[in-house]
Amino acid sequence: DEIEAENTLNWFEEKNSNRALKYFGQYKGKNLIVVQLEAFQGFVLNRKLNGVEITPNLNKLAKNSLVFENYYYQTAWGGTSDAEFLSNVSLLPAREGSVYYQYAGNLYDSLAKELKGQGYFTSVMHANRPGFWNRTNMYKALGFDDYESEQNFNIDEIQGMGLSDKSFFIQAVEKMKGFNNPFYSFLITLSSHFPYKDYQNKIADIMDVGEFEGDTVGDYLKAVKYTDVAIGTFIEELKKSGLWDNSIVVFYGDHAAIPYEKKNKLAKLLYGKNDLSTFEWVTNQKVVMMIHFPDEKIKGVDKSTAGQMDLYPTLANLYGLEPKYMLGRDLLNNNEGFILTRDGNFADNNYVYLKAEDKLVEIKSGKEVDKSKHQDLFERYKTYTDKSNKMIEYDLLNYKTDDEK
Ligand code: GP9
Repeated sequence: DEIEAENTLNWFEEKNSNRALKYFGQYKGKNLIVVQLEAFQGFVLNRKLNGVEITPNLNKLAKNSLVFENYYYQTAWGGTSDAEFLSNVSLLPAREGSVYYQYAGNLYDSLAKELKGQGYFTSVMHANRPGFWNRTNMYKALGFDDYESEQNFNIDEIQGMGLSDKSFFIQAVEKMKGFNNPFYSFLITLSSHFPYKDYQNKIADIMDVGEFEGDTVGDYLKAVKYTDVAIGTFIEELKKSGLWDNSIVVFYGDHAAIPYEKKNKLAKLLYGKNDLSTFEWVTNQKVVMMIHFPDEKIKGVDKSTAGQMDLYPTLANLYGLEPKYMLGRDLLNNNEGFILTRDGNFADNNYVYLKAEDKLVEIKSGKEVDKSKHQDLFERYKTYTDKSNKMIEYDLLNYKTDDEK
């Protein structure tokens, strides 16, 4: 009803009103390039296997970037599309199905729309069929001026599910060179998609995965290594074009890579043992995340608990935007980490709730704590879920706009 709608809108407005001013608008006018990496789980960064780095290019970039070590993915049934949504809108994915299919008709506040308000040209690129995840409709709803699907790329090299990341990145930079500045360019990679099979046998020897050869984990590491090489090319091309020095560049992973059934092999890779506890499993559901600033003035490692809903608020502040309906936090102005997922887990900087075991665990020690002493966390989880659901399911921004007419 009307009161519920007002309450929800007010809750968001209140939440997003107390903006601290650190870095506010500091990068206004700079281009923004956001790269969403298919299945880039956090543990690949700075990891070596048999002495060989899996992601040397990202590792090198990380040294001069702001890196979030505890950045959780919050995706649900909408997989890749949920990550796009969380990062560009800062609301949770749908409780069933996918926002991209079910709520493409909603009115959204989004990063692209807000930047457009500042005169940015906004573009999204992903070299797959435009119908996949209902992207054609949803990218319009998110306010992108331009959508470059596989139909706009020369499919000259295949790796994994479609156009190779290497060719994708090279062609993407060519396209960006022609864009009016400033621009926001959102790129979604494809090559490192499950099941990480190398049908063309091009990356079979890209690295020696030893005991993981022939297993999903081994195939995955090779796929990641391949994409990391492509990222190296991408960065070089951006530097050559002059765009690198004039853009904030973000790299983050979209969702899980290793399915639960393969957790024994993952345990081997991560801890050299044969199984993972629920606590270890849940606290590894993180993705790579780093922001590179053109002046390299902001860098280092942030260990607070963060997640994909936090990207939009963070970028909004840097670009001097003041959106009011975001669920996440500005990572540079608020260090009270809090994330939640659709499977019922949540975490702040100190505790993680494991839904499967109905246990609240202290992250530092891995020990269970008394839930009754932390009811505020459970309340927060309930409130966040409820407010996000209402925004989407009742299309509240549309309601608000109608109301104002
Ligand atoms: C498809 C790609 C994969 O275009 O984005 O989506 P996913 O299956 O990972 O959700």
